[in-house]
Amino acid sequence: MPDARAHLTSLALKLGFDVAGWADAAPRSAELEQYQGWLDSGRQGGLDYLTRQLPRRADLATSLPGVGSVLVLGAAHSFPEQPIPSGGLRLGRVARYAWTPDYHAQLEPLLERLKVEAERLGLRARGYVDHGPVLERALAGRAFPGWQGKSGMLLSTSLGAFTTLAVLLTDLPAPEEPAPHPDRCGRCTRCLAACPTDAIGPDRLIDARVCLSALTIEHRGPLPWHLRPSVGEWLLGCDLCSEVCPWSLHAGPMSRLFVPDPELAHPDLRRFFGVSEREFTRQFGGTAFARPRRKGMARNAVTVAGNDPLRRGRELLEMASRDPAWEVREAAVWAWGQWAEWTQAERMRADPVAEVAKTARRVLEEAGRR
Ligand code: B12
Repeated sequence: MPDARAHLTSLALKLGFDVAGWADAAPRSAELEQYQGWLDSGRQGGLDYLTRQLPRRADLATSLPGVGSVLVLGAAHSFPEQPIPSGGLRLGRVARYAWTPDYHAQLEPLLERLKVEAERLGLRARGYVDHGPVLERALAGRAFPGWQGKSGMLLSTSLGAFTTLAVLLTDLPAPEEPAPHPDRCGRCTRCLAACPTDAIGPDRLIDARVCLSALTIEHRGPLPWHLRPSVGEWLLGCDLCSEVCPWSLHAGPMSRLFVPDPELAHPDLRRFFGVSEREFTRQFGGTAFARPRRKGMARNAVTVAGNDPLRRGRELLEMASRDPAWEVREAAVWAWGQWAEWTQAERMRADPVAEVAKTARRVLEEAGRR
């Protein structure tokens, strides 16, 4: 049914997707083996649902009986830098996908529109964005003119790395897939060098136990101590491997579907404190901030403040020390400790003799008391 395919493709592009292509729904053993190997290596960390989803990802007919073809869609989320709103305490960085209201909520109605259109053509269809039991990148790699970058991201010469994916499973027969796109990473290793936790494996797969995106979005409870300095400025998600990619730089800022909001790109960190989880959900419910919830965002804000060499978040650390969530108070203890260490190091640099004398005096006093 080439006409149905062409019709749905052109509707998807009209709806605002930047790229659309068709992949065969039948699983590829190489992809599944790679996925299984990744799970076996433990790199999914606490993301247990990825193990549970394996049988469904391996057989898309479990999601749509009779599935043959998948319409794979991509929407650019690369934006120009956003102005920093005035007032408030605005530290840290938010990954670009979160500068706009939740992309799941924005893309789902478009997928529904495509599904209704497919049904009108006598087909069965089912859409997913991100959460579904689908290996989106593997399908995109076969449907689009793109390749799997060294960062693990699906890259394309026209869109770079900042592309959000979505899929529409259909019972159309399997399509003829385009010839595989050549790997255009060449000898470039910028993404590998940019990752502060070496989360990207030589097999181009991610170690979610240390990826800053997983830590700041998905990880519950306190962040591992040894990784906190590497969190650096990242308040939610991380774009380091994508933003250093020459193909992202080449593509430049573009997004047809998503509109960035400076209040999400540079939130006032004080808004994560002194409010109940319910009030936080009321304020941030339709955004990516809802995923880590209030206590996750507050924990991340404290970590960012703890990493700020200018020590601008004193007010924040004071609020955090009284926070009802223990992981936020614990993060505050770490952040105060971090600041104290820097203060000590600065004094040492400024007047080492006085600092050594002061330490010696303290040790002697301590010994005298025993
Ligand atoms: C779990 C998850 C995470 C976890 C785990 C790490 C990871 N990305 O795998 C965490 C939380 C760390 C994460 C982080 C991010 N994620 Co994420 N994530 C997912 C999710 C839900 C599942 C991914 C998964 O199954 N991982 C397991 C590994 C083994 O699978 P994979 O990386 O997809 O690898 C497959 C490919 O390598 C593929 N493959 C095999 N051969 C080939 C050939 C080609 C040419 C290609 C392209 C692929 C390919 O097969 C592998 C399976 O074996 C997907 C959505 C989905 N349903 O697929 C989004 C998804 C992969 N994430 C996405 C994004 C945007 C991000 C972040 C950039 C968010 C951010 N800014 O903070 C970071 C980027 C990290 C990175 N460099 O990959 C996008 C990626 C878009 C793109 N252009 O690649 C997706 C597709 C969501 C979406 N709908 O847009 N993510």
